[in-house]
Amino acid sequence: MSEYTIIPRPVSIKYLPGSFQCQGIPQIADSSDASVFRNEAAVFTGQVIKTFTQEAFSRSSDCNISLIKTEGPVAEESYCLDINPDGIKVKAPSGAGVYRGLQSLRQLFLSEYRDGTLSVPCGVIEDRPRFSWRGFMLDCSRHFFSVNFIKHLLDALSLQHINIFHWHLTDDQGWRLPVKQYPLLAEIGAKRRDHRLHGEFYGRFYTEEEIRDIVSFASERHIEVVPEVDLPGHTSSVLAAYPGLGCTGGPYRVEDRFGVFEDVLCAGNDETFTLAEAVFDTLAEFFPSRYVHIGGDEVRFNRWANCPKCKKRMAEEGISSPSQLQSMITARYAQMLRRRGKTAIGWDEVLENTEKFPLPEDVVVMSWRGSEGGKKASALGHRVIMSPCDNGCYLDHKTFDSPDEPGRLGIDTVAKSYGMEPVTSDMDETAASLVLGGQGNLWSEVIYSGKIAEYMTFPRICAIAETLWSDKNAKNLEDFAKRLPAHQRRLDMLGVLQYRGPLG
Ligand code: TNX
Repeated sequence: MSEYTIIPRPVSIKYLPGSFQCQGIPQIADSSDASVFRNEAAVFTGQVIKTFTQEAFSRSSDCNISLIKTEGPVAEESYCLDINPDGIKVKAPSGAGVYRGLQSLRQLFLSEYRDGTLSVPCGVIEDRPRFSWRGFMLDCSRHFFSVNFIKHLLDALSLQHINIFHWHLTDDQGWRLPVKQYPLLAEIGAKRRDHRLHGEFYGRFYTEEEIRDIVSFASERHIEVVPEVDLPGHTSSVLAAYPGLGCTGGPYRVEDRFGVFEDVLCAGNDETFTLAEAVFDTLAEFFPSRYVHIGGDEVRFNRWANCPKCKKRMAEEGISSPSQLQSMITARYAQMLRRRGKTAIGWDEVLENTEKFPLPEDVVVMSWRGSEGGKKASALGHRVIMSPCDNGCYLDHKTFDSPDEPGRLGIDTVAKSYGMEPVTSDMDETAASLVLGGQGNLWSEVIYSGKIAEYMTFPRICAIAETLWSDKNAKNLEDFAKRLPAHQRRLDMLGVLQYRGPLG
């Protein structure tokens, strides 16, 4: 009998004799009151049809999947998958749980279909996530990715129970968010003259309609879209559109080089905050997420040190070092978001220079320069998300040490990504309880197309997803490696280009 090779590994699997057989696509019946799982049933049917239509797989009426709502004190995303010869039951307390269960089932379907027959070994799977934040970040500034591509990626990510899409929408190289009150952000800030394209313009912004489309596509798959606007650094695109927001007045341009730039938003100019209000209004209008990521990484302070407006602000606020202006900005942004019912997330730099303006308690810290920021933040009582660049979470690094591999800045093998552990051994219980989870980040400086993005993402995100979902004591690289080939064949069927070299 073949075993289930699900990734991430479910918490418990009990095999039973026999198999569920179906000639064609099973009918899915929402057995909950008032059909609360209508959406999950429709999405799953669409996913199955999309994959199997080329294979002349027809709909069958004599085999059934039923979706059943359970009551009781269990994790929202938990599910039970009960596969027996008469049918399949997916039991869960919520749509999210049903969706996760259906994705495990989708994996079995993708593997167990042969010659027009679906034949899944019987068994019972009980499953629930270890962490609530299982994220993937895509940088859509350095390179622009189409709505179609993002949907394709999100659908594939949800197969491994990824539930957060951190959408990096702005950076020096392009501002991708239309803001009504500041039309030049999109008109000027979204395009750069790119020397790699012989000086041609590169880039565009997402329209309001496209943003809504992504958010709703993700939400049907129980993925929360967390938008990031990177402020006050990484803002060449903003300055090119509104030069008055810089300390020197320019000239500025949307950058086509990569790196960290001296010019940042002027901390002494009130308009910097007016702009943030407008940006946050826009985000609140389009993104139902509880969170807004405000960036805060790699801010240079030289311009502030030499700017009359910033010096005046420093005097007013009673601070002696320009670096303290960053924590002033963070605290203000966090407050603006709180007024809109949102919680701010910042890169781990927001922990620094907080002597005068402490980091507001509700701000969530995303640890990227290793795990140190996450440790420090959780010790201070902040919630944290782990995406350490030195521990397999930076998907822009090469997957294998070869000049022929895409990627840059380092090498992070699949094995290394698998080894990432969000709760470090020196965290006490309180600190550990503040770790929401972790994520893989795909920075796109050298990710020229969606296909390269897929290749960089898979299968490392599968390794990260297993750490974030499965029980810690079940974590086992050898066992993961055994399941991976079958899983990669499933992703092939979804049309995902993947790295296939050595894992370690
Ligand atoms: C650092 S991670 C950055 C990004 C770069 C990345 C390249 C972070 C918060 N900032 O701007 O793209 O390194 O790996």
